[in-house]
Amino acid sequence: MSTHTADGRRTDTAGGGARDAGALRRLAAATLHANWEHDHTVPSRTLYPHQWSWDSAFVAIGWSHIRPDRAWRELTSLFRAQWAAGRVPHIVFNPALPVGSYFPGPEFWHSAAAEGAPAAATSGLVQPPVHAPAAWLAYRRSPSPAGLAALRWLYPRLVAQQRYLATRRDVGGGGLACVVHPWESGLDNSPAWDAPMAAVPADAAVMRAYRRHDTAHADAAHRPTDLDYARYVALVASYREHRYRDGALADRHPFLLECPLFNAATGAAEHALARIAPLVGADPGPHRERAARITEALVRRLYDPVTGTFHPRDLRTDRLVPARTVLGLTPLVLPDLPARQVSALVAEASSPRFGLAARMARPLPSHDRTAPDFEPLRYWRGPSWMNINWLVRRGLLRHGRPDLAAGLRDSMIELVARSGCHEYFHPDTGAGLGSPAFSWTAALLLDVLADEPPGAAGKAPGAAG
Ligand code: 9WN
Repeated sequence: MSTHTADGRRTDTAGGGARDAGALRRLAAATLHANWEHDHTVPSRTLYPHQWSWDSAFVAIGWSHIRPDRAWRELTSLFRAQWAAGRVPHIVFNPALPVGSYFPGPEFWHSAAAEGAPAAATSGLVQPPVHAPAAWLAYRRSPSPAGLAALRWLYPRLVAQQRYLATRRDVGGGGLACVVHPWESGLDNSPAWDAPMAAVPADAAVMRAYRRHDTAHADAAHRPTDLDYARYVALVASYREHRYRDGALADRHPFLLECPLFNAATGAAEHALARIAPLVGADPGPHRERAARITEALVRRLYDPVTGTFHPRDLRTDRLVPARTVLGLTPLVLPDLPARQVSALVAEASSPRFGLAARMARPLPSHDRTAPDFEPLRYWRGPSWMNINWLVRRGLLRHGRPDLAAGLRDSMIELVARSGCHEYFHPDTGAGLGSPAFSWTAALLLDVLADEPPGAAGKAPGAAG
């Protein structure tokens, strides 16, 4: 429940705590400060105590509002762990932490044995490449000579990241990168991966040999099952056995999916690099050309005109996965997405499946609310997440829907005002789930608070205009 003070600030009284925009900013800043660890921000002190790739990108956007120096340190520390061929690992392990701080830990990944791996212990997987847009946004928010120097350092590394994905991961040959593990999608437990994962041979009993770290810190009923984890482990083991080499993946790897979010991020990265290039003396032209090719490939390979949304393509069957998850809405972030797909995605997002509206009680869920496998409590199978809503909101702004973007913004702010900076939220009640004090929730809250809709200056944060 929220009310407005005479000067237009919103005071939120739900959950027993009165919060205005200033208090929310302080909460978000305190969360980021508490999670800062010498040169990076941990997603969560308990559940995820190392550095995660796409988390660092979202977090850098948050830091750019309060400590721009940390935005640059966050991104540079991650890219210092980039592999020789351009792979940006999804986890960079903090060597100071005791064994068992996270499963699977560095001893499981054994990156040191792989060709081109950095000195730091890392995983061998990647995550959606949202770093170039994050670097661009951080610089635009807070331009400075130090920021420009960081962009100069980052630019060739961001280009190498894109090159790795475009060359080594285009297993389908159609101009899109594939993910080799659900962890690479960032939406690990999404119903989108159920059918392809069911084909990965595994036995839940193998998990007796390991100690899961996540279920010691989060409700086991909200997390993936042991059988899911057995499959996660089997996929890593298969990739690790080949020292994370990408040659001949089609002949040997049991999970190869072209994901709409991952590829939308790849396209958005080329657009961001086209903005960064002139600042660092590079040519933006090739980035624009690559961006156009990615958008074309995404529409050609992942859009289904019958459902009116995007779906992952399973390269093992060469079929689209039928599940309608929030992944399908994320190509909205592409500024050159054709009008036909933009209106289809707005219709899909505004349908009872996702509930987007100019006034909406809760942000978008991670899965179709009307689907029989919608689970409001289980991670990525229903709950609402700030990063996905943030991406969709940016897409709506890009495509001239400030009304819907304002609805989403209000509901995102309301959610954190009600429940705090949780990892994810119950899609109906808004109750906080997963880890409390979660970094990207705090970072993206700072960003949406600062990004007031036009004409809303002096109005309540979250008050739809
Ligand atoms: C595996 C850190 C990460 C996020 C992912 C989220 C979750 C890890 C896990 O946490 O994944 O990478 O242990 O479940 O799904 O998006 O980057 O916050």
